Amino acid sequence: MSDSIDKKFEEEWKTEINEWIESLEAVKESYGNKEVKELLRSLQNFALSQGITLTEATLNTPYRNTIPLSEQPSYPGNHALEEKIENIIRWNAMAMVLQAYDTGEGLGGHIATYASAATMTEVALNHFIKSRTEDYQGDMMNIQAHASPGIYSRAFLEGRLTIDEIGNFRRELQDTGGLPSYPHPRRRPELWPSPSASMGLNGVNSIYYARFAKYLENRGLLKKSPGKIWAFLGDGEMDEPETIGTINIASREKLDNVIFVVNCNLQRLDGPVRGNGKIIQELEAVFRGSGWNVVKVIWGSEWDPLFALDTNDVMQRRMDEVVDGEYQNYSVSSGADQRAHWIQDNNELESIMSHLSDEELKDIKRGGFDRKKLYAAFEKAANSKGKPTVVLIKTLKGYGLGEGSEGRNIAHQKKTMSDEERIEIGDRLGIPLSDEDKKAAAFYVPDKESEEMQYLRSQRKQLGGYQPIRFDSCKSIKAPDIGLFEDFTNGIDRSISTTLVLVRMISKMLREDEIGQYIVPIVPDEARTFGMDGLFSQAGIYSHDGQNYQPVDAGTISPYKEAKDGQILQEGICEAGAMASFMAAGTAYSHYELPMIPFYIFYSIFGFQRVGDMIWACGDAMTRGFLIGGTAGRTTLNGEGVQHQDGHSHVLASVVPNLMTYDPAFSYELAVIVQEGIRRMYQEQEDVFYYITVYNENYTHPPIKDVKKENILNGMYCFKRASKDLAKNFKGDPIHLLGSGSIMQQVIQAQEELEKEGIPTNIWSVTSYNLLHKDYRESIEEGRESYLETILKNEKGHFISVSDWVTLLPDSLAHLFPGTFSALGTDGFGLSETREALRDHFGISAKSIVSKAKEISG
Ligand SMILES: Cc1ncc(C[n+]2csc(CCOP(=O)(O)OP(=O)(O)O)c2C)c(N)n1
Ligand SMILES: [Mg+2]
Repeated sequence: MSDSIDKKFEEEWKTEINEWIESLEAVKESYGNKEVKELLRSLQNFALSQGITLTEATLNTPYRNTIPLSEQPSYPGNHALEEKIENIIRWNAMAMVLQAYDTGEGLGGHIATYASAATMTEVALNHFIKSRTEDYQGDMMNIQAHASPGIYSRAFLEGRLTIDEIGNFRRELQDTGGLPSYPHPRRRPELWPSPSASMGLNGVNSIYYARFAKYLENRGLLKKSPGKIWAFLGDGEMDEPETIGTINIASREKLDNVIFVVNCNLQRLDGPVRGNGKIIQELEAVFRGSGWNVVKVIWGSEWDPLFALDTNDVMQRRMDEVVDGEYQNYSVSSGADQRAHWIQDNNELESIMSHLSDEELKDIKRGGFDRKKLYAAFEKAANSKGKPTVVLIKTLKGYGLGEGSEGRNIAHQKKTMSDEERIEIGDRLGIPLSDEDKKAAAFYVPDKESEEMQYLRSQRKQLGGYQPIRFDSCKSIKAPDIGLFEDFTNGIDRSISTTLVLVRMISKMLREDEIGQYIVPIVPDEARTFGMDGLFSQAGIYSHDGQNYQPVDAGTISPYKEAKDGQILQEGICEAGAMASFMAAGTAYSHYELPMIPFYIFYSIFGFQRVGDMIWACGDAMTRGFLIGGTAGRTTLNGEGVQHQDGHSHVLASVVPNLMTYDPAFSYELAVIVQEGIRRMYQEQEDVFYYITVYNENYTHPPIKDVKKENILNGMYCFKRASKDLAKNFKGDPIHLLGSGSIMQQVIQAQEELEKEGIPTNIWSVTSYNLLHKDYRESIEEGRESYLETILKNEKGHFISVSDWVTLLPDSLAHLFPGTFSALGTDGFGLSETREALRDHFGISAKSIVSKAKEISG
């Protein structure tokens, strides 16, 4: 537009703007910031009433630091020593990857990510991120996974890792110890609080850790001040929907205890994050629109004098219009070329930039390498009240690694360097090693008592200890006696589903003295589907605001009761969030020293295949608790069709090594499994978690009688023997029907039919094909008989497995059965029909079982 208006108008217009700014300044002087905001809001409202919308303008601020020089606090650290420490950490981090590369084994590793993140990490660790003390629960530091060499390198200086360990980066099986590639709590339980190598999970998990801390606080369970969650994220990573899709939760829940630090090096793995745009501005708008505090750190201090000269905003305008692809280009061009492209024949800008030589221009820093700017931003973030904060930091990928790497599209994958590059970088970082050592990427080990090492230790001491760190000091609790569940072990004459049995068990546990407070029911908008609405009034739905309205069903027996100390986590339709809550609750034993027992109840099909990666991460994080797959079974969930009917989640669950998976048929089986789960996870503190499927079909439940608990837990036991008379007189081999879950009802009916027809038929209840298989694999390694072989030793005949699951599950064990083996299951997609029609269709109805048995036994 400015092209089309003449010079005179331009002058007048500038004067007009300046007059408005002066007036605003006067309001600020006479009244204050609040009044300036009010005035602007009134002006905006007026503009809106005239049909002039200002949305873009209000979400984005100019492309410069949020904190002006005038509000920048003085730096409390020692620049010289911090730089020295940072340089040593940078060198050793790079050396770890180079040494791994030099083995010639193609082990990989990343140098460029940490090179861009080193300064922000050091400022955060020297001044902000606190560890656990007597009255402080401790912050949680969740890093960008690919920056792990930097964290290891620091932990080495801190004396937390040995030189052999950092020398064996990515070689965990070495005799002298080695380190995993990324933050894996399972592999380094004393160091990593949470796994973050799968992009996107760090964001959502950090938000829900923070929310869970508030939940514990509001329920009065936390004794200490809870601490903050610091999540370091990549700018490319911000494209993950799990991250962006859950940031609104953080502002809605007023999570001032979560801080996102986004390393905006403008690149991801292949190339620029937003070549044609500006990732920082895009994220600013997204986060501000979601109600976060946004703090941008874009320019280093060397720019401050230039800003002071930029009274007409010419430089600012240029900063605003240049896109990231061009900024990336500047990082690989000479000072002269940068200048020419930057000023673009604009005399005023040329004059401002003339204060820097080409050399200075080339070296001028981005905000992410300026401690003072970073300190100011983190201070603001750490003191936020009532809102989450995101700090968007402009950096340079591969910073300090020389021309071959800095800002290059190949930077992410760079794993080695020439001898010259190694020497050059070592010299630049002031590493006092010989050239030979630099070429070999030897580690530099400073004297323990050197000034910098003393400084490093004393800064951490002031902050309570080292970080990142993971704890494991939770008290053990006694599991409830199985007697608590006698209503379920004694049999139930009324026709009810296993889902309802489970809900009643939860309700009972909630009322228990010690254990009750630790139960955390989690539901993603499915409580009514599972008949859990009765728990609303008993336990309350957690809401940090309490309930500021009268629920529409206030007078009923199960009103929608929200409460500040509510115990149920109602997640809305957000499986990713619900899983993150499960992880937060299931790892509370580590972060909050509280043995929280999550029961996350979901549509079983929206578990493993929807959020399988998060369940895998739960395994890594050594999460405890119960995943409950409701509405299970391809045919038991009738009518719902392809995307709802789950006949395969047990197969997906089978691959998680420490997951105990069960598919109980009766209330007593469920009771035994849940009781044992609590005993193993919370009394014995074992590193396992549970997946249990429950169904919505109603039937009666027999009493446990003489069934041995351990057989239920091992995965299979004989539920009913064939009638002796029949067996004695029958010429051929008997039939053995293997049933599980709801389909056990079809098996029971089929057995009656078959016996009526004179065929002796045994029934076995299989509570877990997966655990039987696991035991079989272990038995081979241990050179013993498997449990399945033991219980089948004296059997013979025709074994027919029938389940609401795909046949892959029983087929994995087919070779262990002493006789013929066939499996009836629900392979294929679900479809909309009645239960009866579905069971006929898939061939798992009582009728289908009878005809299969007759066909086999001839
Ligand atoms: C879910 C997932 N997808 C892909 C990857 C592979 N990956 C690892 S790092 C990376 C690029 C990261 O870019 P960015 O987030 O910008 O971090 P930077 O290294 O630039 O700091 C990719 C694609 C992964 N680890 N996880
Ligand atoms: Mg990046």
